[in-house]
Amino acid sequence: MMKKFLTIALVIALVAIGIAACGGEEETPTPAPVSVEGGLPASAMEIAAARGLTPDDIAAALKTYTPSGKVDEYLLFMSGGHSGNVIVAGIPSMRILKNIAVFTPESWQGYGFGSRESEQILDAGNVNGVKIRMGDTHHPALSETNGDYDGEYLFINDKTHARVAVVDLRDFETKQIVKDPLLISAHGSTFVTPNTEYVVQASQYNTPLGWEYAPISEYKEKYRGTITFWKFDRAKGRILPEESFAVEIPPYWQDLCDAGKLASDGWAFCNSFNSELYTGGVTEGNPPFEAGVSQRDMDYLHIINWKRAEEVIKAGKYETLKGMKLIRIPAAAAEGVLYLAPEPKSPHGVDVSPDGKYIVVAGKLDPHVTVYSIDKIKQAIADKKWTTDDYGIPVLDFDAVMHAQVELGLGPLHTQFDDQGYAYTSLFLDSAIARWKLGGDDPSAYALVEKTPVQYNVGHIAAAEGDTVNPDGKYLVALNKWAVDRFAPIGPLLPQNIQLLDISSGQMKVIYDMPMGIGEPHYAQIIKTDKIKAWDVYPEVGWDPIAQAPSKYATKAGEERVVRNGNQVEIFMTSIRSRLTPDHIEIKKGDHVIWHITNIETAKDATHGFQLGGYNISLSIEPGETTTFEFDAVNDGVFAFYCTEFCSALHLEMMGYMFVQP
Ligand code: CUK
Ligand code: CUA
Repeated sequence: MMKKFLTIALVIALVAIGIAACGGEEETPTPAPVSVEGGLPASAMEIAAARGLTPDDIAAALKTYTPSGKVDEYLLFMSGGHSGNVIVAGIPSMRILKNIAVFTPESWQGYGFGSRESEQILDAGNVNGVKIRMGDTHHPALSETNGDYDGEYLFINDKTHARVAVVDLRDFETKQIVKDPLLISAHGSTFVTPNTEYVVQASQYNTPLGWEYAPISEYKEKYRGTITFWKFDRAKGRILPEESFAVEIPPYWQDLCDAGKLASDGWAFCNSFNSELYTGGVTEGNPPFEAGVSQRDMDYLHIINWKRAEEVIKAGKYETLKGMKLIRIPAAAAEGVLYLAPEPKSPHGVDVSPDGKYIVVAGKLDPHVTVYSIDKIKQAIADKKWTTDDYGIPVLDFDAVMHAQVELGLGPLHTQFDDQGYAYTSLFLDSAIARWKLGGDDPSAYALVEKTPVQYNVGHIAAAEGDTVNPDGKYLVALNKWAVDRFAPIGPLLPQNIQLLDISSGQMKVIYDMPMGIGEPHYAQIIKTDKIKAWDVYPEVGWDPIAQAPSKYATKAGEERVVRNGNQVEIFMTSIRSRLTPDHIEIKKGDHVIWHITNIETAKDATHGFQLGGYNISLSIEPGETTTFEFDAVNDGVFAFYCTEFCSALHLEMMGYMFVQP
């Protein structure tokens, strides 16, 4: 079947080339068609034989090879783990396109190396006066309209510091970092509500709220978590902390969340895994955390009615703690904001089906996925079918809300969906992807269909548009934690192995291995490339990418100048192929220097970099951008600065001197 398909495809392709060649002004002889009878051309078969490629390898190559100049059908946005960034790659080629700097300074993009704009963004993420310059990104979330990715913004969390960043997909740059004032760290983030009203974030390793002190012996009374709803203003492209709110929750370790959609719009769901309230203390003779938090057979799915929470906030039934509106547990329980439902057993990952009707919780220590029904949850709430936990929160009756369970294998973690009614769940311990049937209303129709091995220890998976109301199927990416023996030796620190699977039909197949040597991606989302409307160059020369508006420091050609005011020196510089103007900067030791550079280019890709030795300055100035950096001239001497992008044949001439007189 495949051979026949290839034969036909090659014939069509060769005929097309022939026709195109004939369409020109000159009469070009049609190339003689390569014989493809019975398979690939002889030359291709020779290459395959010489390289030891199997028919499956050849099919994988044909499915992923992307000819020079061709653009990928999808874009993959991956978190970069504790590298603190976001990685963008194309699908199916898996070519890396960008490593977006978010929480960690990155010198290629001039992020956190002097540019005032990026330093201000990073400083907003400082914690209690401590300068923070790293993070642990886990869950990217593309902005959504009606539950579908709209390609406008990307959100990403930092687990270490309970921070959320906003990336504007017009220029793929980080615009904002917000720090949660109540939590020191948070894992279950970021997840957006269907129209990006809110960016959802849940705590994990709970502590006293507001970064206060309390001994671990007071864990049950004083330690708390929150589920935070960061309000997003799409027009401004910013999270509005003053319009955000948090719901206080018990110190169970919350894990992952997902926002409801369609049938479950207005709700959010977060799993958890330490209903034991275990507090560790191995050196005091207690079992380690790994044993202590896994004693009970059931933990709690947190079910939050965020539309109800909005009403509770409007009615003023909240406290304000460190500037954050906080609905305390008693109010959340009494007002119908917060419910719990039992879930087996230390689960990991909760994912809402495309129609919003079903909520899938993966077992981790239980070989099943457990499927809850939003209709049954609503019914159980209406019927008050609940007991309460020690904090007075309604715990819905498990049998009343559980819809189906499917045994998949060992270590189920994360679930995605396709357009054929299948769900896909990663099996960490089995190192496999399970494909299973979402049975709709009929619990007996839920069933495992097949499993495909991946290497090794798969965490998250991402299917094409796979957590929207309208998944595409086609491709699935497995983000595997270990590479072990897959690649050439590079020392003891190995990459993760990101694998691309073809899920379009028949059996799922791995078609590409992509070692990720930049960080440890946890989660990813896959969006159709044509949904991204990124700018080629900034809309006007002299653009401030933070305000996304013309900059007041924009400098036109011929208006370059150096302005001295006491010991403050302000420089207005332009860059264009192949010069920086002015190229002599005369200052004195002790001066405070404010330096603006405008890239006055309008041509696509005509970026100029800028580095100044001895002062830790590295900038990337894209066409039209105006950027600013400032520093105190603490050392005298002669310093060279230059353009770091090889922008023209005279790029090496694109330099200048800064003279700092003693
Ligand atoms: S977690 Cu990493 S494999 Cu942070 Cu989403 Cu599940
Ligand atoms: Cu500009 Cu090199």
